[in-house]
Amino acid sequence: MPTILTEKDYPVSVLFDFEKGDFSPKEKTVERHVSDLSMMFDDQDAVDAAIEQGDPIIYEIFYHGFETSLSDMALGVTRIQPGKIGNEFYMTKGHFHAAEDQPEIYFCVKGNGYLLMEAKSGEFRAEEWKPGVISHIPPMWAHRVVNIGDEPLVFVASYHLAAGHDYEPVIEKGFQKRVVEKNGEAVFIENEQRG
Ligand code: PAN
Ligand code: ZN
Repeated sequence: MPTILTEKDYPVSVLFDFEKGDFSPKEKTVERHVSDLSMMFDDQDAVDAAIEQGDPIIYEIFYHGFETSLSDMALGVTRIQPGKIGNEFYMTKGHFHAAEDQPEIYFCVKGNGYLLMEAKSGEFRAEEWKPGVISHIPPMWAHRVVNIGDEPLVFVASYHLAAGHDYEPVIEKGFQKRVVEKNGEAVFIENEQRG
């Protein structure tokens, strides 16, 4: 165990912009476009049409790793645009943590939607989200966020980089439920991929 502070062992603060839903300075930004989530939406014709019409951004993730010589507590801010593919609301890909013992904290700061969570044993939970809701995602639960509003949905995440991301189960089977618009309302429907 190091007892002497190295350059990366000093405190760091960043400034969050509540208007934009972004912070600075950040280490990295990742954009996810419709084409990055093409298999996740139900309506494949609507996916193709959206890609042809310019492949818009569905969400961005702003990162800071905060790595020190002993720790890796990461900050990730996700900003999901409002919108739908067919009648299905914009959402994150969703993933399990590759390390099975790794939890996460999500803090909704802007917008409205749902945090969907699902365990491999079949349990499903949906937390209704509005600004101020803070959710704990325990280890072993896949997690996805859906924006059902007319504004960007922004949430702050804190997790260990060592958690890693496992997208495969979600790519293969999706989540149990999809969130779609029906008669102007956001409703849950069964995911037919599950058969
Ligand atoms: C978040 C997510 C972020 C984007 O930082 O990585 O919201 O979602 P996807 O990774 O599913 O595309 C997190 O849960 N990190 O562990
Ligand atoms: Zn995660």
